Amino acid sequence: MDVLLEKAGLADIAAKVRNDERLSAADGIRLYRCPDLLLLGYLANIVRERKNGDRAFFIYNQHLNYSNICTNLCKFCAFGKEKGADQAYEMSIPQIREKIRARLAEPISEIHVVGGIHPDLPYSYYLEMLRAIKEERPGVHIQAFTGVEIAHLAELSGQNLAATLKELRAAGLDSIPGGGAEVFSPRIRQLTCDKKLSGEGWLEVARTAHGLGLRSNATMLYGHIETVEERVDHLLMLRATQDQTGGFLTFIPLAFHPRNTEMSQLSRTSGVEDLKNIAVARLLLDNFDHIKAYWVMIGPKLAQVALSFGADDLDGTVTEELITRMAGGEADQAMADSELIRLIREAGRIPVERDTLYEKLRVL
Ligand code: V47
Repeated sequence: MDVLLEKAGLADIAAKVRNDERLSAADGIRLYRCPDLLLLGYLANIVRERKNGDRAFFIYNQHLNYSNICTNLCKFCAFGKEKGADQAYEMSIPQIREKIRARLAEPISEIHVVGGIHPDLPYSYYLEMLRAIKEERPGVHIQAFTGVEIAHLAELSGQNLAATLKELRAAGLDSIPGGGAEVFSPRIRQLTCDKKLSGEGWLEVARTAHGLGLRSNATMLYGHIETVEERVDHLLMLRATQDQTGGFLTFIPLAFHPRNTEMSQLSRTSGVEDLKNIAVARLLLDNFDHIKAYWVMIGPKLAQVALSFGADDLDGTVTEELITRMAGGEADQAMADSELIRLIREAGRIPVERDTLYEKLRVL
């Protein structure tokens, strides 16, 4: 292995990885440019096993996309629709209750709630939604509203971020999902999502939430027009924020799906790109405990392989996720926990059912 690392010009990075030393931006760029995927996987696996041993996590969860009506209309998104458009929808509170009730027989521990930036749903709707979910399924963990939605809710509430988050928490919010981060680069945001909250704004929501003891996730949408340098900057901004707060639970690289978007001329990401993004994230984000291979976006087969390339989590049973599906995602909409367990076992890892905060519920 050392000969191969030497030949690929990665001996110095390998030494840092083995000594648990922090990698630099230049190291990150070299890793992204390295054509030898197996070497990247070997290095990422060292960190993965140091942090999580042979464990691979999954969660029994339900996704709820309450509305796709959105004023941001990002170029990479096929989910968001203008109000009044053909496929636009919004769920009433009774409809949301029904969605939760329909699956009460299943041992769901997390409800993952994400929607568009709606032009006129009132602040009270969001509070009521949280309360209704908790009423229907007491004790469930609600992971709801991306940083972009939280900033919007703060505007609606007329309060600052901290006061809004406290109110949302009192209504049932338990943690915040990682969406809306996209790529922090102002160039990319200008070209792909110019109406969206800035990268700094997204990080501010995360910092404020963490300051209140609310945990959150982080993502990066890769495989469109971003450069390798912009990816590395994004990862290092997350790492710097995590140094300050320690509040991020996990990082999820999101593979761009072009179909039905304004960027549909671009190709889908390749398997090599998907694994590379997982491996480089595992290597650069030394202060993140977990890296998630989200099977809905990269497919169950590659997510399974990713468990040897730095990932330690497959996300969950999911059901009815529309953001990937509307952009051409072909993975099934749900996966049985038995199937997640089989995928993990066949990858040579120990399946662990977790809750949102990575507490172990079942070691299998
Ligand atoms: O913010 C939008 C992305 C995100 C596309 O926190 C797209 O555990 C690919 O963040 N192709 C929402 N991606 C989903 C998300 C997420 C998913 C699963 C788990 C967690 C978590 C978070 O999806 C958006 C955006 O970055 N997205 N359109 C697309 N065409």
